[in-house]
Amino acid sequence: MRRIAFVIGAVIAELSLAAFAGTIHGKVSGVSGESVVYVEAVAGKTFPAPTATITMDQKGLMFAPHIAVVQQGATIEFLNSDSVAHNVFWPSVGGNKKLTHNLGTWPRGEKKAFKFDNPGVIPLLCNVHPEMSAYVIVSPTPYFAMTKDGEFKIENVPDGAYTVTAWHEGAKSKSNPVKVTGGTAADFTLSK
Ligand SMILES: [Cu+2]
Repeated sequence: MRRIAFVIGAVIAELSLAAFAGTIHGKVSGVSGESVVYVEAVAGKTFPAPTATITMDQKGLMFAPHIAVVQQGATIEFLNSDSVAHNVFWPSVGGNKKLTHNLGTWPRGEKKAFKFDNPGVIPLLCNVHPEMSAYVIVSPTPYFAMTKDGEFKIENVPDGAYTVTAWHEGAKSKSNPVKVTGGTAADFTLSK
C-alpha cells in the first residue's frame, strides 16, 4: 500500500513538473544573421546527456554549418568532403586557452568525432586554410535556440530563475536574468 502511494506521489510530482514549464521567447536585435540564445548553467542542476550526434562538414573550403549549437556532452563528427586535406583545431573554449585542441588533419571521406564536455563558445579553424572558420556553441543546458532573423523561442523550460545569454559572432555576448513562470519574454540588443 505504501509502495502504491509512493508511485502515485511520484507520478503527480512528474505531472506537476511538466505542467510548470514555459517558453522563453524574444528577439535579438542590433545584429544580422545567425545568433544563438541559451540558458546558462543552473546551480545544483544536472541534465540528461544528449544522445544525438551532429556532423560538421568541410566542403568547398568551408565549414558547414558555419555555426553549430549543441548541449554540453554532445559529440560532433567532423567530416572532410573535399578532395584536399583539412585540419580542425580550436584555440580556446569559452575564452580558456588551456582547452585548445588540435583534432588533426585528414583526407576526403574521413571523419573524426569529438565529445564536447566543456561549455562555451569554440572558434573552429583549419590550419591548412586560414580563411576557414566556424563556431561551436556548447550550451551548458538543453535549453538553447538558434535564430536567423532574431526571433527565438526556447520551449519546455521548467519554471525558475535563469540567466539567458545571446551570442553573435560579430558582437559582444549579452546575458539577461529571466524568470520562467509559464512563459516569459527576453529581448536582447547586441552591439560590437
Ligand atoms: Cu581546410
